[in-house]
Amino acid sequence: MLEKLSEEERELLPTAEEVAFYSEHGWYLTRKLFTDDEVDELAEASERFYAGQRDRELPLRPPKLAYWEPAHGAVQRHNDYVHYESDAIARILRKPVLGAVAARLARADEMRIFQSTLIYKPPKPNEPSNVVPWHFDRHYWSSCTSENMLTAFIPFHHCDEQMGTITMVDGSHAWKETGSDDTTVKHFAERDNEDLEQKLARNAEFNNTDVRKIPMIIPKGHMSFHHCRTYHGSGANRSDRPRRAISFHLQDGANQYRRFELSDGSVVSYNHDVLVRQTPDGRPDYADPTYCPVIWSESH
Ligand SMILES: O=C(O)CCC(=O)C(=O)O
Ligand SMILES: [Fe+2]
Repeated sequence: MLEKLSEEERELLPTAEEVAFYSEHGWYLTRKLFTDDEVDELAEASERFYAGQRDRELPLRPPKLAYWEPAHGAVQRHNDYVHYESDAIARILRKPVLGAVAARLARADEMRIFQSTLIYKPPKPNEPSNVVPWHFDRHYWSSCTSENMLTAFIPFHHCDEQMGTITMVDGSHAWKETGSDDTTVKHFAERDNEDLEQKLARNAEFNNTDVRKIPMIIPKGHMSFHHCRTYHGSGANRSDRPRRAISFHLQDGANQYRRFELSDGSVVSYNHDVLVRQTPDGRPDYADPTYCPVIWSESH
């Protein structure tokens, strides 16, 4: 499918050295993948979304759905499945060059959407909900088989430390876990910040290394990628403007549902499990094109 990219777009793909950098560090800052017009359209479409406009709505609300509504007030906003509910946003997220960049980083032939979350941090320096504690995304994806999933963090403007940009813990995707801890499957909003800072430091020590925090300074139209085991988080929005972004979670073609039990015997589920069609052997189908469309394939 590389012929779907223009000459100029092929120049935007990560080089072999950059793919090696991603493998070593667990994060990567892209070139300018979206035009200013595309980024502005994301911001405008998100405002229409917040005002209530939908192209379609989820048929039901899964148990752990993040879904900000105006009644929730001036807290950090998270809205899952925005690629399903807004066609204007989906159209831009599905730009082939983005999928091609992800496929190179993940060394995969096919990429599908796993989730997209629309995010808004209000410009309130002391708003506690604006802080995203340290976590890695695979913790929420125990029902997935893949170890290659990754996330694009896509701000709708230049994004830096003053705005509370996403910050990576360099190389942490390669860390061994100190032990299985069931609290990690809880969403970060339900977890204790202090506890996580300490856990991160202990984890680094266990891996004979230290915590190197790298804030992603992301120019307009660029985005960062992080591996599903890379620890990341973000701080307050100290600017005078909202920090707007989409967290675009991607799965490689090989990813499937697996049954995963916690130590108490309970089975981990993901919100998809009550939405997507089933595979012939009765598992949730993480390749359901309605919720998890293909955005890049080398074969067609
Ligand atoms: O909003 C942020 O700063 C972090 C988002 C995040 O956790 C992610 O993109 O996986
Ligand atoms: Fe995350």
